[in-house]
Amino acid sequence: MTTPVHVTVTGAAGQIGYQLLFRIASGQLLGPDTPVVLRLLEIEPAMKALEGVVMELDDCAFPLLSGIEYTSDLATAFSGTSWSLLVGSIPRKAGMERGDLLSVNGGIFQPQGRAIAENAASDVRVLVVGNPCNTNCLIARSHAPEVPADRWFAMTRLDQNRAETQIAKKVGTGVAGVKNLAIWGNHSATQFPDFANATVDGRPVPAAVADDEWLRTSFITTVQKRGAAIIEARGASSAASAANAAIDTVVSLRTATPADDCVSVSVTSHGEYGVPEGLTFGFPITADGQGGWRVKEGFAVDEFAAERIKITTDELLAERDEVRALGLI
Ligand code: NAX
Repeated sequence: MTTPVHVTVTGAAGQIGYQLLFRIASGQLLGPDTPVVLRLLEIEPAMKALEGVVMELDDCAFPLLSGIEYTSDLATAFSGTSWSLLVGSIPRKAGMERGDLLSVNGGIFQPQGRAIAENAASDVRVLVVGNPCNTNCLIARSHAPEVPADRWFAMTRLDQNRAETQIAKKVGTGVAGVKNLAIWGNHSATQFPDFANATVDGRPVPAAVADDEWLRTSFITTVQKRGAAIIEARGASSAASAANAAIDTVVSLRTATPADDCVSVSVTSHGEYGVPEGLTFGFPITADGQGGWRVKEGFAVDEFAAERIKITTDELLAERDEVRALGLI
C-alpha cells in the first residue's frame, strides 16, 4: 500500500469542514490510490462538535482513510502535513471594522504559518480558504519564509466556477464548454471575472454571448456578489460549493492544465501583468501535472480589464498596508 499523505484541515468542525472532510476521506482530493491521514484543527470550544464529525468519518468506513488526528494544538495539526487547507477563520461580523477583521485573523494566520514552517512535510502546499483569504495567505506566508512562495495559494476557484455557470446558462450550453476563465485579484467584491479571454465551446465568450452590456455589468456583479446572494437566500454562507471549489483547486494544481484552459487561483505575484510583487493575487495559472505551475501568459488586458484589475490590486495593496501597519507581516 502507498504511504498515506497527511492532509490538514483547520476549522474542521465548521460548515465548510463538514462538506470537505468526507470528500477528502473518500479519495476525491488526492485520487483513488492515495490513502490519507486527516489532521483536523479546531479551537477548544469546538472540539466536542469535531468529535462528532470524527465519529461520522469513522462510521463511513472509508477504505482510503488511514487515520484521523483531531486537536487544538498547532504542532500536532501540521505535523508531517503535505496539504494544509486553512479554512477556519473569523468572518466579518456586523460593526466590525476592516482593521479589526485583519487583526483578529492575523492572530490566527501568523501562528499557523509558523507551525506549518516548523512541522509540515518538506513538500507542503497550503490553500487558504478562510476570509479575507488573500491577505490571510499573505500573513501566513510571511511567517513561514522557509516554505517556498510557490506553495501558497488562496481560493478564487469558487468564483471561477460561479462565472463559468453564469456564462454557460446565458449561452444555453454545458458548463464543461467554458474554458480559460480567469478571476483576477482579490476574493472579494472587487474581483474581476475576465470574460474576454474565456471561450465557450471554442468561441470567444464575447462572440458567443453577443451581449457586451450583460458581460460588463450583471455578469460581473452577479459573480462578485454571489456569496452575499447565497447568504441572503440560505441564511448561511456558501459551504458545499466552497468545499467543492477547494477540492477542484487541489485537483487542478495536481493535474496538467490543457493548453486551451487555465485555473483561477491566488498565488504569490512575481510582477506578472504588472501586479506588485509579493501580493497574493488571483491569476490564471497553468499546472504542469508534476507539482509545478506558472501564471499563464498571453491574456489580453484591454482598457476595461485594466481598470478593473487596478481596482482589485488597490484593494489588496490597502489590505497589505493595513496588516503591515498592524505589525502582522
Ligand atoms: P464556520 O464559522 O462554519 O466554521 C469556521 C470554523 O473555524 C469554526 O468551527 C471555528 O471554530 C473554526 N475556527 C475559528 N478559529 C480557528 C482557529 N484559530 N483555528 C482553527 N479553527 C478555528 O465557517 P465556514 O462557513 O466553514 O467558512 C470558513 C471560512 O471560509 C470563512 O472565513 C468564510 O468567509 C470562508 N469562505 C471562503 C470562500 C472562498 O471562496 N475563499 C467561500 C466560502 C466562505 O465564505
